[in-house]
Amino acid sequence: MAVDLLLGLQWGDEGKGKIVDVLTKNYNIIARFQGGPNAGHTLEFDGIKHVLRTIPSGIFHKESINVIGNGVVIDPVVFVSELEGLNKFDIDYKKKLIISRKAHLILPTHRLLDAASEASKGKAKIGSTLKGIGPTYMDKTGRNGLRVGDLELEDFKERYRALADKHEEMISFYKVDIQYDLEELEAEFFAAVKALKELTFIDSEEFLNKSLKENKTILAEGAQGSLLDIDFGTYPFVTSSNTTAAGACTGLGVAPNKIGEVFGIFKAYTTRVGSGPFPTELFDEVGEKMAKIGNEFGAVTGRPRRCGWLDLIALKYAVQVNGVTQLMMMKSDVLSGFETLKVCTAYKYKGETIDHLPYNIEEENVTPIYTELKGWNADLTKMTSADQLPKELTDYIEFLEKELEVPIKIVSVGPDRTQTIHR
Ligand code: 2SA
Ligand code: MG
Repeated sequence: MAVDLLLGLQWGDEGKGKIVDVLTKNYNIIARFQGGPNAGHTLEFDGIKHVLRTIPSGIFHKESINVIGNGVVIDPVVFVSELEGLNKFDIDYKKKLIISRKAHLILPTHRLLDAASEASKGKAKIGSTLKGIGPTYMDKTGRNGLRVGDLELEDFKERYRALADKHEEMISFYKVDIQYDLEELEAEFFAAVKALKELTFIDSEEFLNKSLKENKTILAEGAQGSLLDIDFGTYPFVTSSNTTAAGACTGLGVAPNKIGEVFGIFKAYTTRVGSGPFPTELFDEVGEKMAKIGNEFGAVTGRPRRCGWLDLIALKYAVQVNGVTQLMMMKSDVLSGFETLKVCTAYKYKGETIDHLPYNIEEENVTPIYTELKGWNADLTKMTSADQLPKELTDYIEFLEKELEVPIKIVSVGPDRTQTIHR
């Protein structure tokens, strides 16, 4: 058996939560491999809307086991409040949810460091979610981090103290005014740690590889998007983990030859939250219309998302880096009612026309060159099969498939599980 991957191909918020939810019935195990509470995976079903942060989106399906892999960073405080949010659903999460001992812990001081770092950067800030993601991964690669498995050690408190003290010194280096009450934050942290310890900690790489041998099916659920990848994204305006396919291998401990299908999720247009380049960004009423109809606000921070046309240059790059085998186009319904749709098919870069992402895509360097397609004006939200779609939308889809050289297998026409068209 293989591990299938589900990845966002843009700057996050492509609608991964919905698709994992749609796909989970086909899988025994759903695993998160990177990121942490910076993610906000929105699921809608039976008239309920729910946002998951660190917990895999398979949690709502009766049969699936949900794994938080070694590549994830966990904030016990956020995690426990997420568990509390699940109480109303009657989910036996002690049985359905297991955590890698090798996943790193986000401490309260990591969050403070994130805030201090951002404040010190002024206008050049990354626009992070302030969840402590960057500082936690820094401690991981700097070989200073604390892991979930450390919670089982006698001297966890001392290890915690040593690291938190170091962080406090680091915070003062930033010379910014950050107000906090560490004692209060620590009381909250240790209360959450106690609750977290009720769950099962495992060596998830062993569990996953054994499950593969037992012919169990596994879906790895990505968070954020390919253009936020620490290596391949729009650095430094990225997150601190590998959001691309390779991250699933290191974040779960499964070998590259164990990867099966790679599902690439993209929005029919483009959005971004936080700072950083976005060549097809719109600053006019067209962008405003997308934001309004698409309800484009961050699921975690509530920040308005920047909106723009689909960027095929960036999308092709993501398809290539991830080895995408099937595409899924989300939020097609949001594009209804535009007379003309634009798709960026080349960039003007230093006076030349290019068809790839250059090293530096700062706005002033790159001007998108668009291909125009005819829009449609139909309510897609009640449609259930591909033959009901307006001709112009089918043309849009086929144009993208030709450019991207990968089939678009799912077209989403609304947030609910049922608003999903298979092709
Ligand atoms: P961080 O917090 O260090 O990972 O931030 C670094 C950059 O990564 C971006 N980022 C995201 N972009 C889109 N969606 C994300 N998750 C939430 C959501 C975001 C929210 O799903 O809606 O609620 O605002 C996410 N997480 C990180 C971030 O904007 C920075 O540009
Ligand atoms: Mg999101």
